Amino acid sequence: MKTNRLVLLRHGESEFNQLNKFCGWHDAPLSKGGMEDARKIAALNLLNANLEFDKVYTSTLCRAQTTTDIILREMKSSFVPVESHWRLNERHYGNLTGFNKRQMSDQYGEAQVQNWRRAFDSMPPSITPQNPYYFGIRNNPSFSDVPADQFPFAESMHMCSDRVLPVWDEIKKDMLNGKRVLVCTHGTVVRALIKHIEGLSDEAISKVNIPNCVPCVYEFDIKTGKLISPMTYLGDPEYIKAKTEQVASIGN
Ligand code: DG2
Repeated sequence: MKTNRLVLLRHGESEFNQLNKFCGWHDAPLSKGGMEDARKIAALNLLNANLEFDKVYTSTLCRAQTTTDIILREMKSSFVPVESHWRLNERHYGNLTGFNKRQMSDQYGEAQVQNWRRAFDSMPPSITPQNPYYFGIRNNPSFSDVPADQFPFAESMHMCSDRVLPVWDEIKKDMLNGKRVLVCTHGTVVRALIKHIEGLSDEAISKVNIPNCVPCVYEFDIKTGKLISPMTYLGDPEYIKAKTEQVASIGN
């Protein structure tokens, strides 16, 4: 059987992840630690697993793009073509953008905040011009390819998952044609891709949490397009467990 694998990755820790703030379409850069993790966790684990790439898909947000650059540089693969697409951007977190997750939980209750974060159809409130990040997001030139009628004011995971599909079709086509693909994107988009790939229910995906910089590897039968083994994480299981729990919780 001829097989190919696909690697999904959530970018390194962003400055907003570090401050425990909802980020969404705000273009937060990587934190110092996020840059280190891209080098020491993501790239190192990919190298240790002898993985190489022919193509990288990423979002138009700089936290995913910088992570991609660091990894390719570390892997001495900066020649690999990188395609960035707004459809791989994080879900738009609406008017939660820029607010600390713990403070939102103190204000609205933990159940409401966890529902906004993980329930498949839960919509955060729409962003308004009073939100300090509204104009930065609206005027970000990185979003110039977003059709005006599709520019979101907030998105549920369901909406994000639907708009990822056209790019997922391209990724899958490349992978089944034998290209070794890395998708370097965001927590919700990795979850959306996992849901599509594994056919998970809305309920099942609400329990999946993706740590930064931990490569998720799938293997497919090229002829049938079928998944042949469950997803495996690359890296130290204890580290991955601790980081996954950290992402699942509301934090401080
Ligand atoms: C986080 C996800 O996205 O947050 O937008 O705040 O992957 O770009 O750091 P990312 C954000 P949670 O859904 O885990 O709260």
